[in-house]
Amino acid sequence: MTTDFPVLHYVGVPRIDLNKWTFEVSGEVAHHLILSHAELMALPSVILVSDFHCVTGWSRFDNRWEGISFNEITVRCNPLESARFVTISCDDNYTTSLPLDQLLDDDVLLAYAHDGRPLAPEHGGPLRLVVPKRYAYKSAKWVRALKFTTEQEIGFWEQRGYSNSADPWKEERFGRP
Ligand SMILES: Nc1nc2c(c(=O)[nH]1)N[C@H]1C(S)=C(S)[C@@H](COP(=O)(O)O)O[C@H]1N2
Ligand SMILES: [Mo]
Repeated sequence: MTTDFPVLHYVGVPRIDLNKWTFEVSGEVAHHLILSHAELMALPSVILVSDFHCVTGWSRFDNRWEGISFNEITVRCNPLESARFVTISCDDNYTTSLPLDQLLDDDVLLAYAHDGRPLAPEHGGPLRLVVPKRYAYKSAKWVRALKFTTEQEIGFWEQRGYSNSADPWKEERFGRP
């Protein structure tokens, strides 16, 4: 376990101008959304405490995440029957994807604060996904867009050999060809 919070990403921390920043929801949805930072911050918020497990072996326990429940987004975009997966795209061109039913779990959120402070840029500020029941490569930092899809698009690390299902309790670290 670890009490400090390791920083892990494959390129540098992107420089983000909040005045130009938007959050977009597209694909298999009834309502395509484009929200400014202010509009996103005005949505109802939740605080959820969860553990964080990196596939390389470290975990950080009892993170107090504050942000927008994933459910809150689906209430607004209204996914179509055909929506089964969601691709998450980030400012560093990182992507990952998850089945929609896993994102609807009540511990999943788009977080903008961690342990009582605004989420630091190196940890994904202004907005990151948090999926406690999956390895942390599913918890995308610097999230800019969600795309609801019928077929699953394979993400950055998943294309490079990490498990697509990413369940830490089953120790699903690596994908099978
Ligand atoms: N956009 C983006 N999100 C990302 C990554 C990345 O490289 N880019 N790395 C992932 C990996 S492998 C881990 S372990 C966690 C690390 O989060 P942290 O740096 O806040 O500890 O972020 C995940 N989210
Ligand atoms: Mo990771």
